[in-house]
Amino acid sequence: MFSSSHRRFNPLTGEWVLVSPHRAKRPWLGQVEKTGSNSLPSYDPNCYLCPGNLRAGGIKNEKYTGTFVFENDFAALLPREERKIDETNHPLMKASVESGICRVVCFSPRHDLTLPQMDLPNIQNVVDTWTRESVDLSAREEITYVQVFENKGAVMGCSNPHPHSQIWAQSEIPNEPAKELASQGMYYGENHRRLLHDYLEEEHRKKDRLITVNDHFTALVPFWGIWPFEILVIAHSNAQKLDDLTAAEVESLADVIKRVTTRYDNLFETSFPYSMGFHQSPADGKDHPEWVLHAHFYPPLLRSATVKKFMVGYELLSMPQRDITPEVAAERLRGLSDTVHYSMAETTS
Ligand code: H2U
Ligand code: ZN
Repeated sequence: MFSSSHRRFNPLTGEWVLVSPHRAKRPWLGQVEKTGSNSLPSYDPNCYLCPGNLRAGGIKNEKYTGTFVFENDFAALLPREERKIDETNHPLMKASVESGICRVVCFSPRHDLTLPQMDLPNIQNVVDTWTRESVDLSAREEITYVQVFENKGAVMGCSNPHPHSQIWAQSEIPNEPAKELASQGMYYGENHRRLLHDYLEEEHRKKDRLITVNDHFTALVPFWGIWPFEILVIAHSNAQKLDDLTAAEVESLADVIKRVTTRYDNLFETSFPYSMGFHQSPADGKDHPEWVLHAHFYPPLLRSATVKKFMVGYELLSMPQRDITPEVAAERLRGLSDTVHYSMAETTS
């Protein structure tokens, strides 16, 4: 059924993706990405995220030993007091004030340790930090959404290899969570069940897109994924946000993050670039029984450490398109170790 061109529906966003499985073998003479150095120092005196170093603007980082959080020196959103906007009163030129707070979260003092290379207690510490920050930001009256995300790798626009993530908290619900809110809300209203849990049940029955399953989370290549090796991590419980997770669930989440990122690095034996982030329920003070906490991993690499998928002409003008199917991608990811990182395999062999 899936050997010729077809479209698939993303029930979370209400959008379609074009799948062209027959096209995966086309020759590639286009852009080849640089892989970058795989050996980084554990401390870099020129890194603005390393402990004790100076950031732009002249602020000095603490000599931190765990995670480290600071307000983004070039924040995309400004606090309420500072917001100013020119009035427009034409219906085709709508604008509205958007205020917020942007923070940077360093995973550890180590300049060279990415998530798959960190041990579980330290990854749990990162999850706990994301949770603490989300709680703090959600409690502010002006905030209705907290977006936790990581840009990893120069190819994803990440400006610094020191492992870190960002949190943008803002006064309006941004586009992607807004689409998911509408879809999950409509499904819950009609079925009295959660969209993502019904989907998860079907994926557990079929098994062909599952990647890693532990006690509290499932990682899978979504049926409607756009990026070649896209992964969706879904909470099994009714957790709506990070703060709803029990200690055991946080442990499971750290485990699933380590396993997913280990498989990713093992795929092309490179530090695998991606943008990932959590979709928590809105911080609008309401209960969201329709919402299931989940994380998206959007990696750009397609066939090697140096060839990425471009979202260009047709994708920009018409709709997202992919060549290798989610089922083939899942099979490839499943065939890799999720416990032994390739760099360790090299040193022990
Ligand atoms: P990336 O995750 O895309 O690399 O972004 C890092 C963030 O760090 C970026 O948003 C901020 C940038 O504004 N930053 C600081 O806050 N202080 C600095 O000294 C440099 C970068
Ligand atoms: Zn550093």
